[in-house]
Amino acid sequence: MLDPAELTVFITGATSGFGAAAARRYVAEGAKIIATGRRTERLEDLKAELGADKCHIITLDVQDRAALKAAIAAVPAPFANINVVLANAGLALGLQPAFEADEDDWDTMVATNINGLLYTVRALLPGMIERGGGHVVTIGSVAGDYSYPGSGVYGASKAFVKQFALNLRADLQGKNVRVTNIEPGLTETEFSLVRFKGDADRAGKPYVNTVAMNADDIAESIFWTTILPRHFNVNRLQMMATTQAFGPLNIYRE
Ligand code: NDP
Ligand code: 8X3
Repeated sequence: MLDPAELTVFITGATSGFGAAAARRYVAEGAKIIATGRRTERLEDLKAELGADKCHIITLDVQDRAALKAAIAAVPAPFANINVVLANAGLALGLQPAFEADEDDWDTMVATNINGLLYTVRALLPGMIERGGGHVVTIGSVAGDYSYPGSGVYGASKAFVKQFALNLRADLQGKNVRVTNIEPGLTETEFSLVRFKGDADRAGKPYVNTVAMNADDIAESIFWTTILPRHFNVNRLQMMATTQAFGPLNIYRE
């Protein structure tokens, strides 16, 4: 296993959910992290909790390619040896069928889940290769594999992430950079609150009378894939709550 103390992890979307849980998990094991997201106050709280020697913060919108590049160029020396990228920032907006969906929501999901992830990986990969290797972890979803009504552009964006991660593996052969796409199912975070634009009643419904996964479950899986011995690459890791499984294909009847 790799020594986590040798890892410096660049995390997008560290202000909540999987990203925040991963930040805590890595620092607990001695790694350094660069925590990013748009909500500065949450980043400041995380830094106060984890310590300035282990946690560097950058207020960053992943949609802003120029800002991302500038921020990476300005990372202070103690955090400059980035060898894990956790491209986690993302969101779903709405659950309407495609013919009723809000096109602005589509734009935001594409700009964040696809473009933001691409900008993040593209900006960090050359340095990682130059320094001798590392690991790119992308956050996909079961929604990238299985259709459900209203998944629309969200699920399609996660299918994109999965294929991009696999294509990266092909490009990175011989570069000592691993790539893993983490593909969770139902997990209780702020995801649903964001999807339903702050409607807490609606956002809570997917988690009622069941046991979903939680952010620490996903952080543990992310962490595990990155400390495995270097010769060993987990390409895709799909996981679900034990309470979640497959249903039949729907047949429409008059
Ligand atoms: P949360 O809503 O709890 O966290 C999402 C994070 O993404 C926040 O830190 C948010 O930070 C960040 N983010 C969103 N937009 C941007 C942006 N434009 N620029 C920078 N950061 C941004 O949700 P989760 O932790 O659940 O989601 C994390 C990832 O996991 C997402 O990609 C999601 O699609 C995926 N996922 C979630 C599942 C679930 O059931 N929860 C299951 C499968 C995948 P801020 O708002 O401060 O910018
Ligand atoms: C989040 C899981 O099922 O809500 O990616 O799309 S789901």
